[in-house]
Amino acid sequence: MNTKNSKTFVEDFMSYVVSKDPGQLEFHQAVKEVVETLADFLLANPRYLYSRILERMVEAERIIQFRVPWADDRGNIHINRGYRVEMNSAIGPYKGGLRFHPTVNQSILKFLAFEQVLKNSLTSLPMGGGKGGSDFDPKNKSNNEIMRFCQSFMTELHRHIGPNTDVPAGDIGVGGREIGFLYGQYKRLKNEFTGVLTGKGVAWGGSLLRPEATGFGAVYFAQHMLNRIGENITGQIISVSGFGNVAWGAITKINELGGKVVTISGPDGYIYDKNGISGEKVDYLLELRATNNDIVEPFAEEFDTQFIPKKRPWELAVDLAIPCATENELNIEDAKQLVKNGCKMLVEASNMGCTAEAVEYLNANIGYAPGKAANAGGVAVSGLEMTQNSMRLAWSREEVDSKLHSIMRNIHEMCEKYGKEADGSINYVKGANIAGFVKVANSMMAQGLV
Ligand code: 2IT
Repeated sequence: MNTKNSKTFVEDFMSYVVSKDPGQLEFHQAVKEVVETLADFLLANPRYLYSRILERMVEAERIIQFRVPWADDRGNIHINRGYRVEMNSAIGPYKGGLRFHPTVNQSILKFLAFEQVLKNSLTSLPMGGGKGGSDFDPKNKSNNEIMRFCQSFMTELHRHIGPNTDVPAGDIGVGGREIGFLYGQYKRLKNEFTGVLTGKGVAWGGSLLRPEATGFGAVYFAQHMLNRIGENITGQIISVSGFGNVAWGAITKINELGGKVVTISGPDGYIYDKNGISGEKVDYLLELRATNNDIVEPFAEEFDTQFIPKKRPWELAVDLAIPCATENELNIEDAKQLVKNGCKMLVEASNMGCTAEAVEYLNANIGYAPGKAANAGGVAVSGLEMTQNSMRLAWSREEVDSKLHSIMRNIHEMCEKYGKEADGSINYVKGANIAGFVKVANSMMAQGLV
């Protein structure tokens, strides 16, 4: 096996993965990116090949799929599909978010769970990887409908999770409100008050700074990348996509550090605000999200700024781009346009925010950080929430922030260690993939044929 060159190795491995689940394009995309950057490393360390670690890692330890029946406010009955992909528990309980969005299917959740395994490994905290959710569409649903859906979802999920088994959290469509409804139902069914979910309210076991953590962490990571080239966030013009929790956290931290965010976006188009999105405009993002309409146009009316319908913010000239919305939200044309306009760095806060072609182009031309490294701050603070729950105490905001800081610094250092190229530049994709992989792979080998 180690006589093969890396290109053949990637082709053979991918045809194996594709033949097992032919339709799962997002999953193939996530695996391919990892295998491409791992190939040389694996060929140089054949013990991983003999142990078939990669073949094991692309096979979920367990996938649960279930029926979620619920009734809307008029009494009409709906049936959604619920899932939990328990991908890898080599270094800790399965950990990862729940996504409620009509696009949710096994391919999406397997790609997210696969990324989560490596991301969680990078945080240095004891968390395995998982992901779950439903094809339920929260858009325009009432509060009571959301609650009934969450209760029905947890009525099945509760038997598969637990504070030492699998600890879900939020993702797209699942925020503090949904975690509350899910937690309430879990507690009724189990009669246990435990840290079974993260992203809880601070009054009932949640960690300070969890809502901000993904965005803050991504900006801390960007800061480390900028420091390497003798720059920092201050004075940078930045385009952000999305307008949810991750975008909100990133924008808040960018403002604190003296950068200027000129865009947000939604499925309806993007906002361009040349004066910068700060102050009450940032608070307004929370209101906009709470309306459940999933549009950004009202922002333009509220603050008399520009709304560009049906377009994405990547056509503008900026110093830095931070995608904060969803997978494949930035393609090769977007990437070329950004670079042509002088963008010097792209930091993914969304999971697999760039298409494979865009990643290749960006990685070859400007500083590029993949989501599994740059957005790990969210799950890292989830890990800190689990620690606080286990100790039955709560840390201060400063304590959590300083731990988040050092985790992001450490991830950056690991990317430097494993991703340094001959010319001295850092290949963050390679660095994150190898660093994340080694810890999980070694743990699996130590635990026998698991
Ligand atoms: O993609 C992610 O890392 C998350 N949605 C957060 C997962 C978590 O368990 O906090």
